Amino acid sequence: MITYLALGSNMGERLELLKAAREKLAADSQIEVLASSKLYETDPYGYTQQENFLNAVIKIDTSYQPADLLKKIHHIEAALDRKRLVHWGPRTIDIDILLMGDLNITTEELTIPHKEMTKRSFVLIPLRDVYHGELFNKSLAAWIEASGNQQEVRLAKEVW
Ligand code: PH2
Ligand code: MG
Ligand code: MG
Repeated sequence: MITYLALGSNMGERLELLKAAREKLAADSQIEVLASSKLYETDPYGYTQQENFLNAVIKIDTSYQPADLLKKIHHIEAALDRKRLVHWGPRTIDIDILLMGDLNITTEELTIPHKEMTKRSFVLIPLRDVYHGELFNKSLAAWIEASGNQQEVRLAKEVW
């Protein structure tokens, strides 16, 4: 199933952590990484008393069911020293499932499509690099415009 994942880091070696996350995903026999967005330097959204993030979105193909993909993601986050200290707070790595085929799922652990994705330019702008077409009957450009926080997202100096 074609799936879009959002990656973010604002602690430690951000670039290396994002690369490591992508490599660990690609190393799984049930995941193929098809495309990566550019990297973006982004102001912290929500809880703003924290460092800037590096954000990206990747497009994968996976034979995992959603709950198993989430399990895999949690393993990778744990391996990259993810700690959950503050809700929405600093993290070495965050991997969020944005879209998975045309699935609509709400469970205690997982909501697909990601609930907050249309409000967040740090998701929408990288997503635009790898996703073509409309999102919930609106262009990505229109969602980005409506989010009102597109100025918080800049192309990063780093490449990956
Ligand atoms: N992630 C959050 C909260 N705020 N802000 C930016 N810029 N980038 C993120 O990845 C991010 C955030 C919670 O997951
Ligand atoms: Mg997140
Ligand atoms: Mg997360």
